[in-house]
Amino acid sequence: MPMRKNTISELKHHLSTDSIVSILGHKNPDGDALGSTLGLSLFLKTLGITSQVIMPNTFPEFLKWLPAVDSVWCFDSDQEKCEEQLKNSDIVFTLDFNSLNRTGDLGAFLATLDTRYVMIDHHQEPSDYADFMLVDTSIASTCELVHEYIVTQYPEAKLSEDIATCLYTGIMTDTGSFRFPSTTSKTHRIIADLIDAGADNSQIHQNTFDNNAVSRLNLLGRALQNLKVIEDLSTAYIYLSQDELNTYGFKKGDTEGFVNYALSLKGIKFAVIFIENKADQIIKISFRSIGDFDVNTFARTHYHGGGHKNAAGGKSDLDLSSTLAEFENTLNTYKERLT
Ligand SMILES: [Mn+2]
Repeated sequence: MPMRKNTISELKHHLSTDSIVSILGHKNPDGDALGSTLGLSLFLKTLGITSQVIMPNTFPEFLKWLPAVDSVWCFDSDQEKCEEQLKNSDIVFTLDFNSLNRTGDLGAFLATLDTRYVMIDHHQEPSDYADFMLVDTSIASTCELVHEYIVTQYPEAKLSEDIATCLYTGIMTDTGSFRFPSTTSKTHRIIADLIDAGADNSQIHQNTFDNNAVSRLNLLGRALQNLKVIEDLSTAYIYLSQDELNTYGFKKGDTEGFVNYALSLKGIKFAVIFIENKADQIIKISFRSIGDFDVNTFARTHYHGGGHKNAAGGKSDLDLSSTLAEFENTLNTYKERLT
């Protein structure tokens, strides 16, 4: 792979209406991954540039209302079609991730491609595969960076209602509805711009958050009964076994945000949720923190993961009870940083 590094402004010279363009998000795509990829794809369309959005696997129910979401291809269900498209691509945008292995099984294939990669992302410690980079780890969401890319590179551009809706959604979900510390006055200025362009803030919140099935709320009830608080380490965690997920008819995305209930406890600085996945034989883990405790480092050091300082993910190959026991042991070595 060529290792030239170019600024994002040079990308223009490599993008034309003849270009074959793919836009990739990360595995288990969230609101920011879908919002940024769809928003960028819809924007490129206004320039006459056709692009194909590809996700490594399927996305959660609560995002299925997004504009143009039906145009997304998923690698896990359409492997050949996706590989063919990627192989032929002149440009592959990689949005909301910074390491090819964040695409799961697709990663090894991507590493063999002879294409130009563009990285637009806000995660820590980007790896070195991209030819063009727009990376800022201080920014709350990739959607804000896509907005920056559009308005700086194409100052004449008009954002459509659909583009604005996609970008609004990603900013909203990655900022915890504009309440995480990464939310800045600039975030709100961009949001104002998106509302002016037609994003219906109230409707977007409703579409995303007010579509619960009873089974999901019952699953939340179960999760909250499995809440364990370790007061002297300012830590709280939740776990859900595969049996419990099955009992409540778990669907992808159902546990989104559950960890925040643990974090909402008075005096808690570090919150974790452990979710058993028997099919993949792993325990999927999400880490959240308030303040200085760096969960990106914690996830990288102990759980093959990473992310941001206050929000990260990882996994364990042990069974659920061993994972919890090991976590509590590990946690004890962080006493000084958590009290
Ligand atoms: Mn993001």
